[in-house]
Amino acid sequence: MPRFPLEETSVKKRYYPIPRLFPVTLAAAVLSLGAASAQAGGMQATADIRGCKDAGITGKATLTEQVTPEGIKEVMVEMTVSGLTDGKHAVHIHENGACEPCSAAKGHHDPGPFGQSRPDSAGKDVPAKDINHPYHMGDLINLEVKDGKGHMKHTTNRITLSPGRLSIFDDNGSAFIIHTYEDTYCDHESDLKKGCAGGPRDACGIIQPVKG
Ligand SMILES: [Cu+2]
Repeated sequence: MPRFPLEETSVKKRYYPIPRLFPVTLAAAVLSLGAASAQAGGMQATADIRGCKDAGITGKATLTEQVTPEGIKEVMVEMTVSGLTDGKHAVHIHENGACEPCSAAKGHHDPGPFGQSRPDSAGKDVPAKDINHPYHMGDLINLEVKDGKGHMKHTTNRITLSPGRLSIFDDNGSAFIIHTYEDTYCDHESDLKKGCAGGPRDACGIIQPVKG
């Protein structure tokens, strides 16, 4: 069973096989459909991406939750953005569903156990003690932009769309932030410095659940 049967199709066009032919096939198809439903998790979400200051930056993101055979929830994030400068841009899910101004999205989605959410020290030369990158649950991968067009596709099991401790749909929601520079992922102590998680904010998009 492919993990992402909807991967190559529009999120609006769900494809379910229609049982036909022999009863055995029908029974198998119904069983298979049941399994697919159990795996799908069913939740989807979208975000409209807009530039923080530059109205020429626009884009769209889709999020699809799936459940692995072992019961692990995974979320596939696919994002297309135009108008950013060429090169790599850090993309994270930030803790507030607010984009006006982009700082309203606050720090990285990080339900803990560390309870720390600052992606960097927000302009200070000395990193804050609560720096917790790259362990934030909202950390994703860089969006690579060529000729003004950027595309990113990434699957993470650090977040869920459905309710739970890792859900991005907590009381105040969540938003994507696309940063000016690349995320070096701050993997080593020596990398934990100002701007290692992408620096200033270029674009933002409030994540909205898709109903039904
Ligand atoms: Cu960020």
